[in-house]
Amino acid sequence: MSDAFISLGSNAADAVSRLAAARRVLEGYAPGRIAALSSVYRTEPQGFKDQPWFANQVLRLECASGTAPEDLLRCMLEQELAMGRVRDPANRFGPRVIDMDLLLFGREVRRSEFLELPHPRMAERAFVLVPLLEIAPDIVLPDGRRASDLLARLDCRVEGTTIFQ
Ligand code: PH2
Ligand code: MG
Ligand code: MG
Repeated sequence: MSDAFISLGSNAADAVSRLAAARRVLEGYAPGRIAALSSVYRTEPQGFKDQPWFANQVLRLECASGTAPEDLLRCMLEQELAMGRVRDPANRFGPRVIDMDLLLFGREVRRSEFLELPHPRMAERAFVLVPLLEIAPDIVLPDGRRASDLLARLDCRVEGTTIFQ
């Protein structure tokens, strides 16, 4: 059994129901079972600021032993496309109907073109770390860094389920 942590994000109209649709797909991912779900947070855009606020959520998917993280990521990317995601390299950090990112897969480390584990930008993102810590308060990255220490270093403010960053 391996625990995968997945971040969901959308800043399209109906963002909250788009997260729900993404969750339903993960519920149908046969080798996995959703074992924990954070609150849905309203989050200020990080990076490119001139875009609508996001809804973000993190979940833990328990995956049967033998599940390859690449297989899970492929399923997530297919679903992004099915939900109307258009990948525009000139707009990598701009508005999106749905974004599903694989943050962690057990203690796996990957550095391939297709998959990087842990997710290379998770340590800088309050919109990832706050919901992650809600469902896994003691989580430690494969390199030994505690997610709570990473969050403490970020310039952000959390008010209930609203994140300013
Ligand atoms: N995703 C990004 C860039 N910036 N900001 C917030 N608040 N939430 C996101 O999901 C997000 C972002 C690129 O993936
Ligand atoms: Mg993504
Ligand atoms: Mg992303």
